[in-house]
Amino acid sequence: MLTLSVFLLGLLCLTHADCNNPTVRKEWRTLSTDERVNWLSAVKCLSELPHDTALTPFVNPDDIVAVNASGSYYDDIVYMHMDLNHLIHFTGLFLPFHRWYVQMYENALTEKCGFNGTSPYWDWAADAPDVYGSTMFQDFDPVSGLGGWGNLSNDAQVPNGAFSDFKLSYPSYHTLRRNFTLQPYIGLDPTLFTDPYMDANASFTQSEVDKMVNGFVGDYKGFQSYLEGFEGAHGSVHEILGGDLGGTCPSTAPANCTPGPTFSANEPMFWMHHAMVDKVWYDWQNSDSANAGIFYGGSVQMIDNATIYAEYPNGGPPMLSLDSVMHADGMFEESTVGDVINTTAGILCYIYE
Ligand SMILES: [Cu+2]
Repeated sequence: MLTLSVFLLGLLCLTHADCNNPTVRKEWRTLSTDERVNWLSAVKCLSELPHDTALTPFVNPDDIVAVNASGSYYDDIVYMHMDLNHLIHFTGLFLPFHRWYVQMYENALTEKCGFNGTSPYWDWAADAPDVYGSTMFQDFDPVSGLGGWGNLSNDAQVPNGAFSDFKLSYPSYHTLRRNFTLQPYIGLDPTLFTDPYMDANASFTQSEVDKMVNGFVGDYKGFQSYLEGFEGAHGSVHEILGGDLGGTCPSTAPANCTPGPTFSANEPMFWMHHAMVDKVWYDWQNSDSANAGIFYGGSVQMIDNATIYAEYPNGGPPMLSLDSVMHADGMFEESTVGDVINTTAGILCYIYE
């Protein structure tokens, strides 16, 4: 009997690895030069690896281009986000999917490209007062720097730093672009973007982050929709960097190119932005026991008009649960929401500094 219990306990430990020594995710600017080079060179390495034929689009929405077999492995990871767009934004999967996606990306950097660190994050709240002048975009070193803003007379291509020649395949072959855009909401549907002339940085200040982390106690839907909402912090960071992170179409794109969140993972800042979004969720989860482990959301986007959006900001029925499976498009092993609801349990083992 004793031997059987010991055996079963051993089996349990094998299948559910304990997270005794979580890795620590740090802000980009606290990394050493070697750590920055390690991350940057691994990201570039993924963009030099060939297309993975395992990529199997599940949704195939009609507003994206077909898979380009001459693209890179990095492009494949971007393609997943294009394919799954409508399942993972403005639905309950927004936070768990992007948490999982950043981890799968880190795993790919590690397993395929010799990365030996953890996913860095960009504390955009610290830069909200002056994003254009942020030190993030003032390091033009070709090996250790993120590079600066794009050249506006050359399709906003980033001319310097480690990504000055970062080639991307979606929606069409182009080089990484950044186009600082302080007021990205002008001219959009005013019933959804109710303050079209706002400065995007107003929604991701430290006081906004504090409001999110300390508010919405026990209210997953309220927390997610404030963070992900049309003029909220998540979208505003995407839009203020413009170019690829803003999901604008490059000059090489076909005339029917649809701008939007689909190919925003083209910009390597995507991963540091989403690690920060994840940190805000993590900080909220840890700010009150009523937030830890809770989840609520629907599986269907409800963003056609302001009335329906007000009722279902994070998705309509059928509702999701901790057992809901997130699609991986053949690229990675599939996980459930419950697998990633806690960063030090399930398939995850990290904390934020
Ligand atoms: Cu996304």
